Amino acid sequence: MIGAQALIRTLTGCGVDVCFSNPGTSEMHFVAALDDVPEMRGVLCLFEGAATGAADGYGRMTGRPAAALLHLGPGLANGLANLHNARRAHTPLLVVAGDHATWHKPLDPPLESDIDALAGAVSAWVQRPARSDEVAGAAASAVAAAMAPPGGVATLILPADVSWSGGAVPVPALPVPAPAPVTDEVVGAVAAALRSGEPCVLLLGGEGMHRAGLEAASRVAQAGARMLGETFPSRHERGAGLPAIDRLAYLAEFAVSQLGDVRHLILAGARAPVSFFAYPGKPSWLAPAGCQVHRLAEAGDDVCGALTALADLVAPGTKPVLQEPERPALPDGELTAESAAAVIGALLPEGAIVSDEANTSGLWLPGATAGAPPHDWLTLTGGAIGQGLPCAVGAALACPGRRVIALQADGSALYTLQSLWTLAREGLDALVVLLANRRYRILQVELARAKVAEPGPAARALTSLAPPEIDWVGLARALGVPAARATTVEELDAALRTALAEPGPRLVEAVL
Ligand SMILES: Cc1ncc(C[n+]2csc(CCOP(=O)(O)OP(=O)(O)O)c2C)c(N)n1
Repeated sequence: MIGAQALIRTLTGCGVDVCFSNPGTSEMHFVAALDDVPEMRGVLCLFEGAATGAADGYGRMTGRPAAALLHLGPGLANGLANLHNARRAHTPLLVVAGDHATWHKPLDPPLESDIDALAGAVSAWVQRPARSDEVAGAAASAVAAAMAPPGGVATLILPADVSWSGGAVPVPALPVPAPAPVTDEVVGAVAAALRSGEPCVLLLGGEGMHRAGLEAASRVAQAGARMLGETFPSRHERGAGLPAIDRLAYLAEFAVSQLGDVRHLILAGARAPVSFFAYPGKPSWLAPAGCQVHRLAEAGDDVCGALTALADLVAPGTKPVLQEPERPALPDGELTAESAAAVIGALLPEGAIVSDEANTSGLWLPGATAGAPPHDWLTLTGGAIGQGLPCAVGAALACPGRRVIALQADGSALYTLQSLWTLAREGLDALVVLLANRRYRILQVELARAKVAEPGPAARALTSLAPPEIDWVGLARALGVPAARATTVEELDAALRTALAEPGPRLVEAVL
């Protein structure tokens, strides 16, 4: 058996059976070996950022890594932004980065670059097997490393001769450690803060935003804390029948006012909140001075276990408060981000998986969908745009039978729009609602916040997406996705209903 075959067999034995791929010459033996191991599904992505973002979406939904097959340093570099988002999401994800043959590399051929440095920027684990009989062991270690709590990117660098040489043998999966338990002392100290009578905020992140974490947190809240979610959770389970939670705002001034006069900030799977960017004369730290930060559970800890133990201590016998079913009424009037959100809230199907890269057009979405039937909400964890469409591909592949809804701002969509083609090629049930405001609106907001009262033509040109006006319906159709345009609330309502009644991918451009 050659290295590539043993690698793929080991991966499928470890539960890794999807490989989002954009290969090159150094990966040809891996590509050929896919036909020897039919358990592995190779999915062609037409840009590496589309492949890594898809692997991120897949890993968020399954808790298991997908592989992303990338071509040497430049291929890995093209995939880095979405690997950065995956790293921030703690997504289990396996990168297989092909490299030159071991004897060819020192000759400095044109595609030679420092793959290890690129991989190191986003990976929790990097290894480069030197011989074909090492590759299977490295693959099993990579999967275990990717899945080790809290989850991360593992990068296996695969030299071409290691891939094509014989003498390789698959190995079984390695055990994955459980999340670290949180001690009674830590839980007791947080309970004491809750009993102090001073204002407490319970900030949830990671697993804390899943149903079990939210239910336990809702009980804790009844002992005298306010619940907030991290700004960009990896996967937020929400909707009717789950505890409702507001997320910490993206803009620092709103986040500061949400935290208010908190004296005890209790972190459960979330990081201590800092503003996204620094502004002259403004603090980067969002909690008020004098606020004490309590770390109940870090990302790799048993977040839900810690919240449950805390709830049993401070709120025994209580039940979580659950969101009632509720849908917005269909609004009249013109199509705006606000009215579009109401239409989406009115129609969001049960079990939907929302890939949210709506950016400024998404302001009204959480409110409009809070009481929709239960659904999952995936967000832009690392702030590197171009993630929404790839993430939708991965989520749709991970969860057949569930409808993926990509709520997608136009500027960000243009980074990885090739993902539409993969939706079509794989026949995935994904509806893209393309929120077309034809600008980089957030940057226009930031210009105003930087006190640029009247941006000049040069600044305006760098934040506007028209002219020329982008034809989203034409783009989608060209990439194999049926599409329609909506310019009124009624048209959006009708187009979404039609799209949701059909299987397969659809795009509806909502002109805002
Ligand atoms: C990889 C990456 N490149 C650039 C940026 C900077 N950036 C942040 S938002 C944005 C524009 C977003 O425009 P759009 O997606 O249309 O959303 P809108 O602001 O209009 O709501 C840019 C360029 C970024 N965050 N990440």
